[in-house]
Amino acid sequence: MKGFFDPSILEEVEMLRILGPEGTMEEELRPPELTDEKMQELYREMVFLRLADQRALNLQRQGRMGTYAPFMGQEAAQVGSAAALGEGDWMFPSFREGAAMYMRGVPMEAIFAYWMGNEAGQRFPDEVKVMPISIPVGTHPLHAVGFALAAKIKREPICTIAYFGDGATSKGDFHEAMNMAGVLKAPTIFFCQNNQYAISVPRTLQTASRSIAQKALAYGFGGIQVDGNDLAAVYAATKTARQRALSGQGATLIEAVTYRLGPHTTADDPTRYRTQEEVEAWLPLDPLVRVRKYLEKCCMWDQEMEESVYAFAQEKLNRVVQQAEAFPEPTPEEIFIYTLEKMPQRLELQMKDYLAFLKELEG
Ligand SMILES: Cc1ncc(C[n+]2csc(CCOP(=O)(O)OP(=O)(O)O)c2C)c(N)n1
Repeated sequence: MKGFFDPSILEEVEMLRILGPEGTMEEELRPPELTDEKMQELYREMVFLRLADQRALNLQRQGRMGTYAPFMGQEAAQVGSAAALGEGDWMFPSFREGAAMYMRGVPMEAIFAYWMGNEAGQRFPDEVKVMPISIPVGTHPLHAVGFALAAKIKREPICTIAYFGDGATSKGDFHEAMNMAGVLKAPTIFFCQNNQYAISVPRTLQTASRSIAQKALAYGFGGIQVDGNDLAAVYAATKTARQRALSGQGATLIEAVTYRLGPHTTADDPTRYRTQEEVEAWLPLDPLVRVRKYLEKCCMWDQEMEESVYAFAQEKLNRVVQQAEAFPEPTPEEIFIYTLEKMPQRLELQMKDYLAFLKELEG
């Protein structure tokens, strides 16, 4: 029928891959600034981050940390995208972006302190251009678009990047953000880590779209699906999206296809909804393994270096844990003090009332 739109025309989805699982690099697709030295530097960070993630899990099991959302398996997606940002760009993370936040300058001890239940962990140093963690799923892409539009009006040469999962793409606010970004050409990068699950809901039940990237089409801007376990592809796609944003071409949706190797959070048992065979099928695609293989081929890595990076990372993590545990305990009035820049009288009265109530409890 005339005008009928058949979604099967989008049936073929091409995925950008530059660094393959065996460590072979498609040189013609490789961004020139992603030198071997840069790959080596990013690999060191990835090792540190994998160990930091494992340390956080251990701390939770020891009762020294609250619920934690691990990112194991998603290091390339987070490190590659964060490394491609410019100095003035702003990051809007959800709750699984410890690696990206760290790459952007958030101290690991602040991230740990946050998961230990201390809100002070969200008060980042002033020069760090990262918004606080968004626990509500899918709300912060709207903030990223608003921020980007303000920067555009002020003619600041920056972009924003919002991180979210495949589950968030079913939220209304995600679509509102995409629509607004399309209409007003917001310099925003929508970075979806499609890690195949939203807690127990598999990607196949999340959307009938052939890919998440193709959703950008409906909003009038570009999208790309990349191998999210490929550091080079993620870096290249983010860099291009950033250039597009800064040159006035508006938003880009990046779908980084990856896999959450761990549980959704420490409160989750993934064996209830996925098989061990499935997890094992993803292990050869581990984002760390392929960078290491590549560096070994270039004679830029060996077992000795691996061991020294591991030892250095573990030492650093010992200090991180000490510092996180030494964060001062929050006081009850902080919830009132930090709600608004200036405390209105109404809130001040509530605070006084609450503190009096606590005193009464103490007897
Ligand atoms: C608005 C809202 N609804 C529900 C939840 C509970 N919840 C936390 S994480 C999650 C799934 C998120 O999945 P996805 O967006 O794919 O991100 P992932 O956890 O895989 O990184 C849900 C439903 C929440 N935090 N916020």
